[in-house]
Amino acid sequence: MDIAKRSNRNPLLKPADLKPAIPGMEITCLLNPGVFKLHGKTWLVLRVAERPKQIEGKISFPIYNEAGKIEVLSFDKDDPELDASDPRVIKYKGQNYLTTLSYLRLVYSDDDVTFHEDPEYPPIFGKGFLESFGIEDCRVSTMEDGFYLTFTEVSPVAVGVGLIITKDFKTYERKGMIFPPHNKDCAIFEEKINGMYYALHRPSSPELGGNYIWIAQSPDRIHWGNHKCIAVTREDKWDSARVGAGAAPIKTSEGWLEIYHGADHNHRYCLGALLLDLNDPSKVLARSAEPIMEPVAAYEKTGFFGNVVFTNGHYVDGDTIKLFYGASDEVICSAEFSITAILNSLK
Ligand code: MAN
Repeated sequence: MDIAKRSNRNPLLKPADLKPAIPGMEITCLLNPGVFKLHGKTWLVLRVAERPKQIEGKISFPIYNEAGKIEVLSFDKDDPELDASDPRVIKYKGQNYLTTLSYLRLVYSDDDVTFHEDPEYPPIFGKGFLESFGIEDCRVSTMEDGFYLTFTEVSPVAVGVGLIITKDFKTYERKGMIFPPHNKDCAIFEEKINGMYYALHRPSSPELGGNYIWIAQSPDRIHWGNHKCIAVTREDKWDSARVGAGAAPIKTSEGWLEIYHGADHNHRYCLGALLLDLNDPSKVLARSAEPIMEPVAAYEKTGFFGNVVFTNGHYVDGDTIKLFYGASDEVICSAEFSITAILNSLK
């Protein structure tokens, strides 16, 4: 059952609301924001996807080349070596590319409806070979000693999880790849449990296994071990093809509450919940049988990649989860959930 209370101002942000950051490009999509609070305001770390204005008969997209400069690659749409059946990824001569280049961009709001940019907080662009196809879907874990940003690093050799630490979103400490390929959807718990840090992550195992949610432990948030699989896909259900964590789990009296995404074989993305043991979060106490949110609004059903609600950011205010999400891989929206209502739905 869909128990999300969508903002009646949705979509809050669409591509035309911002100016492209890369010269000569246009913004194709705004996606999946990380969320944090700073100076009493709500901040979103948007994933912005850009590409050149498309010319009839061609597919063109930017990458960072070896010199770290933007370079545009272009293929003929009718080239028999080209597979462009997915609007997000193309295959050419055995090599996969993304059709857009993503980077992270900060916006803030006083009312959670109208968002502004501040030139003192410039975008975070991909850097180095492992981010040469961009960086995506940033989770922000707000911790005692700073903000821990985990995001997808995409390159010709891998999709993996990168880490950046910051105290002020003005200077950044880049820590490199903390979960090697293929891995994404990493959310670090915002406090230690019995002296250890924990993170959810989503490796993909192509033969045995699948796209499942795992948990790992770390003494320092850089080195991760003791990996365990905690949630697999469920055939015949809404999360039959892939599952992945959203933002950092929320501590409740009944356990760690994690809002995750699940997709079926038609790439329809919904949200559900997992309840993890407070003392040992590798123990799953409950899991949504049905989604708590589904793509039902018009802006969730059609867009760059339709039938998608995807989240990796929220903040908590009492019993309310103020959730921000990407709809149809194109626009930014918000919805509220009652924590009690989600916990009740798990019983
Ligand atoms: C998938 C989707 C895309 C993303 C790529 C690379 O195809 O999640 O949005 O760009 O993976 O991470």
